[in-house]
Amino acid sequence: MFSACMRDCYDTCSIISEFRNGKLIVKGNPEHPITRGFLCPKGALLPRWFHSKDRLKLPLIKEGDEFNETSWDKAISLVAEKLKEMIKEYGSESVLVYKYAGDRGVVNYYFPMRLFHYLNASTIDGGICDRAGQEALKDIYGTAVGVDPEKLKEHKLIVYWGINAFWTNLHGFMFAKRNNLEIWTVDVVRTETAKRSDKFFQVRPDTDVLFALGVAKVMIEENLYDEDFVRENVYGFEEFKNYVIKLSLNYVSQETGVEVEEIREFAREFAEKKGIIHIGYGFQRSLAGGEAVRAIAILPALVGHRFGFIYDMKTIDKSYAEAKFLRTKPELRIPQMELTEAIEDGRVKFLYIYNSNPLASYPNQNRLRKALRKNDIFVVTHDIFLTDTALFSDVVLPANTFFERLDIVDSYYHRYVLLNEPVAKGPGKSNSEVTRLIAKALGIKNPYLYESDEEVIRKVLEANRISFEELKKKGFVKIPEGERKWNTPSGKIEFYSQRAVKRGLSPFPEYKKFKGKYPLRLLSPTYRMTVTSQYHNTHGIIDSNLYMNPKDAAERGIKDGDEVIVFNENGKIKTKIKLTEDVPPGVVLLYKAFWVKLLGWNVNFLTTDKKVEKYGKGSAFHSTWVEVIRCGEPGVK
Ligand SMILES: Nc1nc2c(c(=O)[nH]1)N[C@H]1C(S)=C(S)[C@@H](COP(=O)(O)OP(=O)(O)OC[C@H]3O[C@@H](n4cnc5c(=O)[nH]c(N)nc54)[C@H](O)[C@@H]3O)O[C@H]1N2
Ligand SMILES: Nc1nc2c(c(=O)[nH]1)N[C@H]1C(S)=C(S)[C@@H](COP(=O)(O)OP(=O)(O)OC[C@H]3O[C@@H](n4cnc5c(=O)[nH]c(N)nc54)[C@H](O)[C@@H]3O)O[C@H]1N2
Ligand SMILES: [Mo]
Repeated sequence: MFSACMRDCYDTCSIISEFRNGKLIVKGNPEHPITRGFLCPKGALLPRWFHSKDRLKLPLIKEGDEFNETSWDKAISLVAEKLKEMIKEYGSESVLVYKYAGDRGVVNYYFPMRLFHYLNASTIDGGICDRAGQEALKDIYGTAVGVDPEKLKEHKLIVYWGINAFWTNLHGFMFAKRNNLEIWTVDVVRTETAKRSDKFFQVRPDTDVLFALGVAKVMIEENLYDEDFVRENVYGFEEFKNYVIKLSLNYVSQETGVEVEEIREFAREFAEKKGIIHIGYGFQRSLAGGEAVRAIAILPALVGHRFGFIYDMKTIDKSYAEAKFLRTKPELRIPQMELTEAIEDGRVKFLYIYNSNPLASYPNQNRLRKALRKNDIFVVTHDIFLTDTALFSDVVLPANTFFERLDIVDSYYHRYVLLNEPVAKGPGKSNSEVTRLIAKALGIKNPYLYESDEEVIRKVLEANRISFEELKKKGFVKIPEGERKWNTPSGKIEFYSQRAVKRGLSPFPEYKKFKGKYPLRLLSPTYRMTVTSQYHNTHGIIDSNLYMNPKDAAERGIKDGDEVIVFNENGKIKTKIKLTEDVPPGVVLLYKAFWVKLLGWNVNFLTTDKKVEKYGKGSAFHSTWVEVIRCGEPGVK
């Protein structure tokens, strides 16, 4: 059978799976041109996740402080009854559906939205992950969709900028290696990707914008850029030139920590090899993220690429699955990064959560948890496991896994649509099954709420002119790329961004310094064996150490393996220290969003819930500062 890994991950692997003697067996589909028949360490352990004893079997209802197992009928009736009650008393907008990419299957991700659109419920806008970068790329190119990564075959150089591709985009990284591309990394941390790269440029946090502008200056000053391309296709080049030419490379070097010669070398070789840049999602989650992406995005255009970056890939139109037309009132979209505010100010009375674990993944957990405890909100969570979010819910509904249903999925990295066939049976129900049950309990008659998964899939494929029969043959189909234009006000690549100016930003990317109340910058990037909070309970060892440079440790009398308290204005946690030169002085690192119920804490008890206001209210996890003290210091508990 063909399976498709539905995790929130660039690669979206095509998998061949089998159920034999009660055991699920998975291997990579060797035919897939990018994922090529090997699985990442997390993917190889999918059977462990599928067979996990932790999987929820029956719905749970909270009574007092306890959860009691109940029948599906009772749980669904209670959900329907509460929905009706809240809508009657507070209006349909007091119902908020909170979902993210825990499972990216087209049906599984969108079908529940049909119910909430039908009910005219409030929705969230998805700003937790990649928003600032999306906005920045739209400012320059009118789209965040870059080059088809399969075209890397035709290129010589890829720069991984603020992305730890060896962990988060392994198949993309291997694809570049196999096709003999030169690989460079720009990061604050000497990551596993940096260690496997031909060149590594180590920048200080938030200084990417300056680094990119410095590189642009050298390219322009030394006449290394593609003059013909720029003359024809770029809007505002002369003004941009005047802007960057004024920059002092010594200043750039002083701020970024990159030597002037290295900046020049970057510019010269990047221009000569006409580099493509994979702009990461990770690093743009900061107050400086939007401006940084805007500056970086200019570099591939300077060397003559029409869309010489990789960021997002919107392959197919999935709107049919969501059926927004079921609404009779305009959609009230609450910015995802204002969830806590929306709970605090009493707007939300009923919260329905699926495909997400915000009580692990959301920033500033103390504030979110306090808001949830204080306000009387009815919370329903649909998940495979009793997650931290489930523990905060009134009703918990068991979900099944993608091995148990039919679905299709596209990727935000490559241009393939994948088929996912049911191969095994386990406990729980899919997101669409649960939606149909709630709709029925509410007495809704609308046929869109009862369409089968297969019907939805067929219609979505039809709308995108993809043949289902073709998809069934190999398990994947490539989406052809049409003629592409820059969807900007001038119809050109806008170095002078009119869209940014409209939002009150400077026409050119600006460098700003950000400072917190505490001395150490806390980064919380991805961990190799988890996908955000997923697999913590199934995939074994979790690395919850705080990584610190020996210099910062010495100043604090901290040694390798010491227990420490990490704290700031949002909270405090206790963990162990790992000393490493991979993290520069002034920066500490703790991997993101593990299960609080297993550790007793996670990094999101420290992270900031500030937003990048002018860039779509995107999240700013990395704009967090902390202090660290050794346990056992006088007065420290
Ligand atoms: N194994 C694994 N894979 C995953 C995930 C996972 O949790 N685990 N999560 C998935 C999801 S949801 C996403 S969004 C993607 C994210 O994928 P990535 O973009 O690779 O994510 P991160 O590791 O969070 O961040 C990338 C890098 O940004 C660096 N960084 C932080 N601040 C700065 C800065 O100011 N400048 C520069 N240049 N670099 C900086 C960090 O050191 C880190 O190495 O991965 C997806 N894939
Ligand atoms: N500190 C810090 N925190 C971060 C980040 C960071 O860089 N630093 N990164 C942020 C980013 S990029 C993202 S994208 C968010 C992601 O944050 P979340 O959206 O919370 O993602 P996950 O932790 O993957 O949780 C997904 C949940 O969906 C469940 N699930 C899986 N399959 C199904 C299904 O078929 N049906 C249902 N109903 N549930 C299912 C899983 O069991 C899991 O509990 O986290 C953010 N949190
Ligand atoms: Mo993400």
